[in-house]
Amino acid sequence: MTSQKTTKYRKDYQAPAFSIDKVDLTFDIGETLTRVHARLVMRALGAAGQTLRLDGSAKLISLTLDGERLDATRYRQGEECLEIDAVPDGFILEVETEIDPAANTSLMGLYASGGNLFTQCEPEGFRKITYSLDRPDVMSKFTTTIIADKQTFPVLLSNGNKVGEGMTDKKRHWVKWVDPYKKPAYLFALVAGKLSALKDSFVTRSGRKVALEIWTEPADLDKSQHAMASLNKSMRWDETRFGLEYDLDIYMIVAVGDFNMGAMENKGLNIFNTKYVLARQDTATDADFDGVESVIGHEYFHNWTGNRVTCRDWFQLSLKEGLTVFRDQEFSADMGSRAVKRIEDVKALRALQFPEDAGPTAHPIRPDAYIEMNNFYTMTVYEKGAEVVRMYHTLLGEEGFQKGMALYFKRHDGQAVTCDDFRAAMADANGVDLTQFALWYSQAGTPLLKVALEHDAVRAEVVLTIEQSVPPTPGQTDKQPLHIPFAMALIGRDGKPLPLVLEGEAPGDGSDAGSVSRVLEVRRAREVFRFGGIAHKPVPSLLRGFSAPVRLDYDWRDDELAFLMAHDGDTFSRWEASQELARRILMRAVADLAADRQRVLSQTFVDAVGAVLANQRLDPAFRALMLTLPSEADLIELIDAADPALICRARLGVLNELAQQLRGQWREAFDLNQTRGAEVADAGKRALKNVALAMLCRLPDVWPLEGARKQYETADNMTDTMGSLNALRDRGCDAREHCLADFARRWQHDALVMDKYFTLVAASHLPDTLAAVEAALVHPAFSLKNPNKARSLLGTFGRNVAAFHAADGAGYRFLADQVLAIDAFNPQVASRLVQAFNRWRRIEPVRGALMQGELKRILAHQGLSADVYEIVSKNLEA
Ligand code: B3K
Ligand code: ZN
Repeated sequence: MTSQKTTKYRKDYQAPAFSIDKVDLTFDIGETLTRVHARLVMRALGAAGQTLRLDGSAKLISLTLDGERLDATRYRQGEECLEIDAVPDGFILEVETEIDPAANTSLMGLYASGGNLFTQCEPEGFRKITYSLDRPDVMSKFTTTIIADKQTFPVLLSNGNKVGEGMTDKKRHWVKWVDPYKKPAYLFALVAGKLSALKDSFVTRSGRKVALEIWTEPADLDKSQHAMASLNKSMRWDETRFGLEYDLDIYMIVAVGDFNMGAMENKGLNIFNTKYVLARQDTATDADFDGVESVIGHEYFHNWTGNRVTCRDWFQLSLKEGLTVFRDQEFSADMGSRAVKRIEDVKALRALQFPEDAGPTAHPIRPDAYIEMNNFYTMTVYEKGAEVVRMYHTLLGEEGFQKGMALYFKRHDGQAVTCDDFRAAMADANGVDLTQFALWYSQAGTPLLKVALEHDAVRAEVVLTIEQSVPPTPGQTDKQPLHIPFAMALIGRDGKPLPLVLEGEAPGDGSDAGSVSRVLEVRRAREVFRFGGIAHKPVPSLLRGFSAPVRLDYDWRDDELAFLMAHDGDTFSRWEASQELARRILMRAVADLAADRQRVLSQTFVDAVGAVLANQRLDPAFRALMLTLPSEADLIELIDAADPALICRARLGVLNELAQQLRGQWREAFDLNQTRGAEVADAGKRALKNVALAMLCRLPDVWPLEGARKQYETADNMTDTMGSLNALRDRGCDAREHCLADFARRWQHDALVMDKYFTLVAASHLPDTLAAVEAALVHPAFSLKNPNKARSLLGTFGRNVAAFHAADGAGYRFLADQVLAIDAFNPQVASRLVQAFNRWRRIEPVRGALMQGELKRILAHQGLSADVYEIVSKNLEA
C-alpha cells in the first residue's frame, strides 16, 4: 500500500532519461513465494553518467549491472524507488525480487485468487513485481518465462506468443512467451493456475488465423460462450467499421473472481472480472449479457487505441479510455438498438458523471494533478471523455472522423502520445481548426446551455438564443466558452419537423439549409440563430441525440413536453421529453410535500405516460426507458438542501398514483409482453413487462405480489427472476421473504448470482435495510475481501437514498466503518465506496453535518491510504 500523499502535476512531465529496449522476465513460482528475475537492456537517452532512478517496491534480493553484483553501497532505496549513480550509456541491469502473491490483498501487481495467480499492472502495479521504469512512455519488448509446479499450476500464460515449454525436473514445468510488440510495463500480464479454456479461432480479413481462448475455472466453462461470440463480433466490427485488424497469433481472455475493476486490456492476454465473462441464461440478465459484450469489445478495441498507441503519461488517460469507450458504445449501438444504447449511456453519464463534475472531486477529462492515479479512472475520464470523442464525430461526420483516426495511427503507431496529438490528427486530417475545442480537455464542470425561442409571426421567423456558461469547479473559477455541437429541430403543429433555413442561407447553396435537423456550432458565450419561413410557433427539439455533454435549460410547457413525447423523431429527445416532464412533476411533488400541500397528479403527465404505454408501434425496450422515472439521486442533484426522506416519499407518492391511475394499462402491458426463454429479440418485452410488474406491485392489492411470486417460480431466465425480485424488493410481504430466501439458497454456490442477492438486500427501501445489510456481512457467501461482494452490498447501500440517508446518521456511520475496514487491505475499493459521501454539501444541513462528521472521522484515521485520503480531503476542503 502506498502511504505517500504527494501530488503529481501534469505540467511537471519530463521525458524519460533512459529507455528499456528489452525486458526478459523469469518467474519462479514457489509454494508460497515467487522469485522474479528481470533482465533489462537499458540505454541512457541524455548525457552520460546520470543517476538511474527505478520504480519498485518489491523485496529486493539482488542487483547486477553488466554482470557485476552491486552491493548496498552502490544504490539507494526509497519508498517506491531505487537509485543507482553514474550508470554507463548502455548497460544490462539484472534485478532479482521476491514477492508473496497470497499476501497481496490490494489486487495490484501479482496476487492470488482461488489458488491461482493473476496480475494487474495498470497503472502502477508493475513496480510491485520488480524494479524498472514503470511509466507508460517507456515501451519495451518483453519475454516471459514462467516456472511452476505442474500439478498446482498446469496453465502458465503471459503476453504474446508461446515459443517453448518443457519440464525443469520431474514436477516443475516451464513455459516461455514472447511478445513481439513494444509495450509499456502496465500492459504486462501473467496468469498461472488450474483453468480450463473454451477455444475458437478467427480469420482476419487479410486471412490470418488467430487462436481465441477464454480461460475460466473449470466449473464455469459452460458460461463463456457468450463472451466468445462477443469476441468474434468485436474483431469483425473493428475491421469493418475502423479498418483495424488484430496483430498477434493468439488472443486470450482469463476470468478471475477477485478483481478491482471490470477488465484489463493486457496485450494478447486480457484479464477480466468474471462478471464480464460468465453469462448463462439462468444466471445472467439481459443487461449482464450486454455488459459482457460491451466490455469484451472495449478491451479488444484497446489493442489499437491504448496498446499500439498508448498514453505518454497518466494525465492523458482519456486519450485511450475516452476513445475506447466511444468505440465500445458504437460497437454496441451497431450490434443492437442504437436508440436504446444512446439513452442508456446518457442515463449513466447523468447519474454518475454529472454529480462528479459538480462535486468535490471534479476534474477535467485530462486532469492536471493527482495524488493516487487509481482515483482517476473516473466517469469523467471515461464517459465524459467518450462524449468529447463523440463530439469530434458529430462535428466531422463518420467519414471525417475515420480520416482523423487513420492519420492518428499513421503518425503515432508504436508511440506514447497525448490528447493534443489526437486532436491534432482530427484537425489536420479534416483541415479544420479545433483550437477552441481543446478547452473540453482542460475545463472541468458540466456546461449549462440556456436556450430561448422567440417567434415573430409577422416576419415568419424563429430566433433561437443560446447562452453557455461553465460553472466554477474546485481550483478552476474562470471558464471560457466552449465549442459545442448543438443538434436541433423545430417541430410543427402537425408533429413534423420543419425545414431549417438560417438567415443568409438558401437551400442548395452548399450549406445544410433546408434540412429538418441541424447541428449548430456554438462557440461564443451567446449565440443567436434566426430561422426563416416559419409561420407558426414550433416546439423545439433541442440537444438531439445528446450532441454535447451539457445541461440544458429551456422552458417547455408541460403540454409541449407531452407533444415531444408523442412526436419527436429523434429517439433520444423523445425519451428526454418524458424525463423532463417527469422531473418537473417530481420536483413539484417534493415542493408540495414540503409545504404540506395536496395536489392531484397532472392529467397531462398521466395521459402522456398512458399514451406511451399503449403505443404498440414503439420498441418495447424504448417504452420501458420512457416509463422509468428519474431516480431519487437525480432529484438530489436538482434540489438545493435536499431532504432525502422527503424526496423518497414524494417520488413514491407519484409512482403509486401512476400505478393506480393506469392500473389497467400496466396490467395489459404485463400480459401482452409475456415471453419464454431468453431470446435477445425479446429483451425489450422482458424489460417492459418487468417495469409493468414493478408498477403493479405498488398497488395496495395482493394479486400483483402473488403474480411476482409466480413469475419468480416459473422464470426460465435471470432477467425475469430479477424482475420479480426487484418488484418485491420494497414490499414487506410473504412473497418477498419466500422468494429472496429461496434465491439465496438456490444460488449459494454461484458467486455472481449471490452478488445480485446482496444488491437486492442493500437496495431495499424497507425500514430494516441497515440491519439486513449488517446481517449480510456475515453471510457465508459474503466476503469483504472480494471487490464484487463489497461493491454489491456496500456500494449499493451507499446509493440507497432511503437507507444511507437515515435521519439518525446510522447509515453514514456504518458505511464509514466499512470503508476504514476495507482501506486496511484494499485502498482502491475503499476509495470508491467512500465517494457515497461526495454529495454531502447538497444534503440538508442536519444530515449534511452528520456526513461531514464521518468524513472527518475517516480523515483522522491512522494509516489511511493515499487513495482514501485524496478523496476525503477534497470532500472537506472549503
Ligand atoms: N484499463 C483498465 C483500467 C485499469 C484501472 C486501474 N485502476 C480497464 C479498461 O479501461 O479497459
Ligand atoms: Zn479501457
